[in-house]
Amino acid sequence: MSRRTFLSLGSNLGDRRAHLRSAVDSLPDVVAVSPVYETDPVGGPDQGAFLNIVVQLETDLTPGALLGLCHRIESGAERVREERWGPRTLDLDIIWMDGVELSTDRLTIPHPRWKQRRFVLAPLRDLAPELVSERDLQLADGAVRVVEDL
Ligand code: A4P
Ligand code: MG
Repeated sequence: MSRRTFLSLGSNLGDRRAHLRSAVDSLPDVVAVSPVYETDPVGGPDQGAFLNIVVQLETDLTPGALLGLCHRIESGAERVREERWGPRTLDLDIIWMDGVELSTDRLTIPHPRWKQRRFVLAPLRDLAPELVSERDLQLADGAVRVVEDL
């Protein structure tokens, strides 16, 4: 049975747009891609602005298989990064899968911090407004601005 699934993708090193593009091209079962947002970093060390998007899949993959795939796509981008850049070319997180709630050492769905982050909520709201209220968006951290589509 396929499930509606949302992934959050972020990049703040190297050719940020190319990293997002190549990740989207590597994902199976993509049905929608949000606009691209440029976003102030939330947490972590002093670092450059991110580009963030949310991607919607309709997929038969299990949560564990999808996490494995996300890690493989991140590793691909990291190989490019290790030659030239610092540590964060690409981050893929599973934000939401319809009907799935789980928490293990490896994987928590919905993502444990999704409601705190405007860089997740703003593009998610573009694709699934029923999952994100205006109030959720206002309460979340970090400035975001739409740049353009991927
Ligand atoms: N993991 C557990 N649940 C999940 C899930 N739902 N999706 C585990 C993906 N992974 C999940 O993640 C560490 C481990 O979390 C994974 O091995 C997996 O088993 P990671 O991606 O390797 O490391 P990370 O991303 O540095 O850590 P963390 O804690 O996930 O950080 P976040 O929460 O992803 O935050 N600011 C802006 N503006 N834009 C950003 O994209 N990203 C972060 C990273 C911080 N600030 C940001 C952004
Ligand atoms: Mg992560």
